[in-house]
Amino acid sequence: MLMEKLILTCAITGAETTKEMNPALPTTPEEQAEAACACWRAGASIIHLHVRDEAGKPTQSVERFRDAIERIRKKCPVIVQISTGGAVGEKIEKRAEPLKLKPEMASLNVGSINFGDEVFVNLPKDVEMLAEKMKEHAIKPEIEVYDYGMLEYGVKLVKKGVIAAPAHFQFVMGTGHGISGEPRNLCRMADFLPEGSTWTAAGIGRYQLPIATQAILMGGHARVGLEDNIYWSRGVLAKSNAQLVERMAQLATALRRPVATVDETKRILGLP
Ligand code: KMH
Ligand code: ZN
Repeated sequence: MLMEKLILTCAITGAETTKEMNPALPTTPEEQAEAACACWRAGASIIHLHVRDEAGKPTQSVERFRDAIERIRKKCPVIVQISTGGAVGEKIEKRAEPLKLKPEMASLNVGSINFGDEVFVNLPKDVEMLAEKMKEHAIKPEIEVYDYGMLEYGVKLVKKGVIAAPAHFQFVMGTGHGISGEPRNLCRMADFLPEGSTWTAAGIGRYQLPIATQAILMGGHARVGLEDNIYWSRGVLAKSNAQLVERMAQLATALRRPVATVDETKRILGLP
């Protein structure tokens, strides 16, 4: 099977991880630019970006996103994918606001799911609203799915034209309330995608390394980073996001699946 080069995404910050959990978590725009570009140097071509306020709390502030994105852009050419998921409980209008900044990509969560003791709410009307705004601003959505039913719904949206084809999917596996990181689950989800779709897989916690490795072998793309996993190995904290990226880039090379540059990633995903 002829495979495209491997797109490595790094989810550098997220909304749930704290510096108390791992001091290497970048939370200020300066730290985020530094971390994003270290990841780029290590082989990542996409940065999945959440931002934090001055107190380190998750925010969907347009100004905070603008600051982080401008700082990243000054340092390196990595593709920025902003989060429209934000933190659990954030209002949908606030979640949509950073789309005004017209980043190359944005996450699009296509269903609701339990998250810890709360519910991460993504109503169909809100999913469609976000998809519409992404279309308006020529932003490529990354369709975030956390279980098989959500995948079916995401595919339905592509078939209905709410999301343009060929679409890009992200399988988030091992959250504890959605699909787990069992190898067969990734095979099943990848099999269900319409012809021409692209996909990335993100394993949460201990699933990060095996799921990313499986994605390399299957011809998908891989996401790592402190948003999803704070550890390097069992009980040992990761030193940085770039350390996690570097391991995947090395593994990919060893498995004869070279890492895609930013330009190659743009071609593979049809980004301008
Ligand atoms: N923080 C999670 C509730 C996304 O970025 O779109 C949602 C999340 C997904 O991280
Ligand atoms: Zn996220």
